[in-house]
Amino acid sequence: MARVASTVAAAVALLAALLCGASAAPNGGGDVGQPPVARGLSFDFYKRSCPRAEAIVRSFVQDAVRWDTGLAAGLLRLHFHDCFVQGCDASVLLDGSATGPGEKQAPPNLTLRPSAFKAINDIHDRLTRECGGPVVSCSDVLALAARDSVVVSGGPSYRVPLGRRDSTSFATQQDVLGGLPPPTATVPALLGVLSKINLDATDLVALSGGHTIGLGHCTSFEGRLFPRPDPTLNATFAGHLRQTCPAKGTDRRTPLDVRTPNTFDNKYYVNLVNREGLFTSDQDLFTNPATRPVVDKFAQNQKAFFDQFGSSMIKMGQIKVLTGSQGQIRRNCSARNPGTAGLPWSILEEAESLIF
Ligand code: HEM
Ligand SMILES: *[C@@H]1O[C@H](CO)[C@@H](O)[C@H](O)[C@H]1NC(C)=O
Ligand SMILES: *[C@@H]1O[C@H](CO)[C@@H](O)[C@H](O)[C@H]1NC(C)=O
Ligand SMILES: CC(=O)N[C@H]1CO[C@H](CO)[C@@H](O)[C@@H]1O
Repeated sequence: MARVASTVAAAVALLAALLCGASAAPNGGGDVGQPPVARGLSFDFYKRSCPRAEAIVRSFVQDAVRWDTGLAAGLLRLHFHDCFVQGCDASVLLDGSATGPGEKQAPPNLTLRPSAFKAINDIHDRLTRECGGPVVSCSDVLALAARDSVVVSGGPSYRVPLGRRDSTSFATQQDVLGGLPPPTATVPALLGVLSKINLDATDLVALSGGHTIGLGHCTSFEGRLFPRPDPTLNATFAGHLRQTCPAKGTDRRTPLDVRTPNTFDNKYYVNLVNREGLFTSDQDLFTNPATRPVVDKFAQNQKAFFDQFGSSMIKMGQIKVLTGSQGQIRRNCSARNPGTAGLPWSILEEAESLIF
């Protein structure tokens, strides 16, 4: 019986291999298929309306990161926060209003970099001038600036599908807390959050690789130092962290990637293998047997990580996008266009958030 089953399984595997022949990986899993492009998005969306859009974003990010290395991390994280809360609709950029606080006022936002918000507004203003009006959405600027931040930091390039539109509705603090897992989360909790937006365990491991650049506050990992060190933390490393964060509540920051803090590479995974991940949400990717093999693979094979990161970013960048006539192209990324508060779309979204 077992033999029959294994023969059937082998036949199915063979058939699958034949069907997927064109995309079979020749280099030990380095080849990752491109995810599908959502309806309404396309790679050449601004070909007519703003042909230099991508080049303008690229050159801005290159120049700005030359002056401020940490801006690359700030921009990458901003796109992640945007997409995980209410979809990639630039809701993260909205300043709170008198009628109620938006995404920015929720706790996880408090550590987003002001310089990244400013850079997005500056890029968007430049595009508006160069293209003769507000034709490029703030959500597309976020997606492009994140990609270019990865590239200027040494990471992989990937093509960004464009044509997102910007929300006319705020995300609530509740949306933010439900959408963004805390750094204390372990793999099951992380997978629970990601599965709601159609991301899987491989996406989780690859996207967490964004922590190969940037900084974290002591308060985001102090639970791993006090009252006693987390046993999954390398003792030598824990000792170094306690020098930066000598007591609970210390207001200091430390690199997320202890080996190469400003370079986008696979050292984040090498850290995890050495028990030098900063957050529980990082280290548990290695502790948990479900995700450990992917961590091992990325630690050994940077190309496998880069290919998967590009693919997972394209997926993340298309979470619940607004397209066509939905939403709007904001004139000012920090505010909805005048007269658009409470349009049908925001009512629709409110109804949707009640269902989930
Ligand atoms: C999987 C769940 C994730 C958790 C729990 C998480 C948590 C965090 C936390 C707590 C910080 C530091 C905040 C602070 O203390 O200042 C941080 C920083 C950062 N995160 Fe994540 N993150 C996650 C996923 C991601 C993803 C998917 C990306 C991008 C692909 C990303 C990119 C970044 C970057 C670049 C920084 C550094 C920001 C800076 O230096 O300004 N994170 N993350
Ligand atoms: C902890 O880090 C030190 C110094 O980098 C290293 O020598 C040691 O092997 C590590 N221990 C473990 C258990 O990974
Ligand atoms: C953009 O909107 C924000 C928030 O309403 C406002 O503070 C800022 O002055 C606006 N910028 C411009 C250039 O109008
Ligand atoms: C309430 C609050 O502090 N909100 C902040 C959200 O993030 C941006 C950028 O860091 C700040 O400008 C806001 O003040």
